[in-house]
Amino acid sequence: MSGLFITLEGPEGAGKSTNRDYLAAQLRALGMDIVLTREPGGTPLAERIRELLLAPSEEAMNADTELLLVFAARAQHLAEVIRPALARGAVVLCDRFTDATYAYQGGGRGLSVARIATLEQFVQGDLHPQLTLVFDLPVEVGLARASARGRLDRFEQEGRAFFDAVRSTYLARAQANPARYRLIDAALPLAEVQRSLDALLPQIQGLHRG
Ligand code: T5A
Repeated sequence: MSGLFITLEGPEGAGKSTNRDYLAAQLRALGMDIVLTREPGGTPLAERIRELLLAPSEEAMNADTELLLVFAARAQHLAEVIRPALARGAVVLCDRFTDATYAYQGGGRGLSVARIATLEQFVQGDLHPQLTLVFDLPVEVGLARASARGRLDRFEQEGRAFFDAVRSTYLARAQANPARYRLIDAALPLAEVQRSLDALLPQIQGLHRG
């Protein structure tokens, strides 16, 4: 693998998509080949699985079903988009990846870390992001931003305890592996958040050069 795999993570409304686009523009201006993508989704088939995951429905989705759908979408995304992009040397900027599974299905739903790790190994082998930006902010600030957009998806309809667990799982994972994670204060005004991304550009260039 000669490319660079960067993921953006964090609770609802943290600004991942906004900042993914900003970071992509900055890196492209430096002449880098950037692939922008997201999870769940990133291919037509995986986007259909995303619709199943996000749509509120009468029938409650079993937590194991949810976990398997997330990894089914990921297997497709890895095969069709992420692995080919990395193989040609591109920088992949992905809005959410397996850290979200640990945070939402592990922290939020209470599924065991061991079960998630088994699927992670099965689907990804030894492929992991080299850099993960965790956009952290108080749960109520993120939910207010998300709900300002209108109709809530199936996850956004969860209660406060679910999102507290999501946030604390992200923070614990970032703390346990400071070499891979960068914590970004996403409650700051957007211009300040983007200044902290600018400060990461030399490091990203260094990682890409290997
Ligand atoms: N999921 C996903 C799982 O359960 N398991 C998994 O393994 C994976 C991969 C996906 C859902 O799927 C779940 C988690 C999610 O619930 P999503 O759409 O990817 O859903 O995730 P969301 O967090 O719902 O996406 P959002 O669009 O709500 O959040 P973003 O991308 O973090 O935020 P963004 O950039 O869209 O910004 C939201 C609003 O805030 C403003 C923006 O302008 C926008 O209006 N904003 C700011 N305002 C003030 N100050 C700032 N610093 C701001 N930054 C952004």
